[in-house]
Amino acid sequence: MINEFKNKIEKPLRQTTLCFLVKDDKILLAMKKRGFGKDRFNGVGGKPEKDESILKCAIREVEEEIGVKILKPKKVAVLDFYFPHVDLKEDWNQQVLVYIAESWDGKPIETEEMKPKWFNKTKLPFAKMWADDWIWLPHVLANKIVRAEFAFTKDQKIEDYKIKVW
Ligand code: 8OG
Repeated sequence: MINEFKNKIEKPLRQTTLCFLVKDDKILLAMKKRGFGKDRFNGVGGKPEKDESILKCAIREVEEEIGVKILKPKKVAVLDFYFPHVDLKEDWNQQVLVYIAESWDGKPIETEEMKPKWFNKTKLPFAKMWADDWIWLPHVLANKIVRAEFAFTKDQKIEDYKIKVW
């Protein structure tokens, strides 16, 4: 199912970033207040600006959305998201590069975009997160590296997925 749909996409997937701040047994999620993923808890990230590297994008997005400067973010997952029920022209299909930051300058603050909140790593609010997160995020929090692909149904449930964990 994923492979069949993938073959219809002619250009490389556009990339987006997603970063999680982690401290000891806690992870920072943020309630998205507007845009794509509104009313869900998630890490922090977004699309690169013109000619911006993906790493710079990750750093800038965290600063803009929760007001902290992450230091030495570590790339921990590459996730391809496919929406076979959405017209290709809408450009929903994307690759998300996931980072973890264990050190940063500043204190997370609420902005117009996001409201941050600390959670225990073992008590994540999966019911209020993207439908795929329970599949890959626990591996990342167990210090594994993840490569995964997900296809979503019309109502954004998981239709199909593949995951590799190292
Ligand atoms: O710039 P924009 O607000 O559209 O960025 C969307 C953010 O949401 C970006 O950080 C990537 C992230 N994101 C998806 N899909 C999924 C998903 O299925 N799970 C998680 N955890 N994050 C996702 O776009």
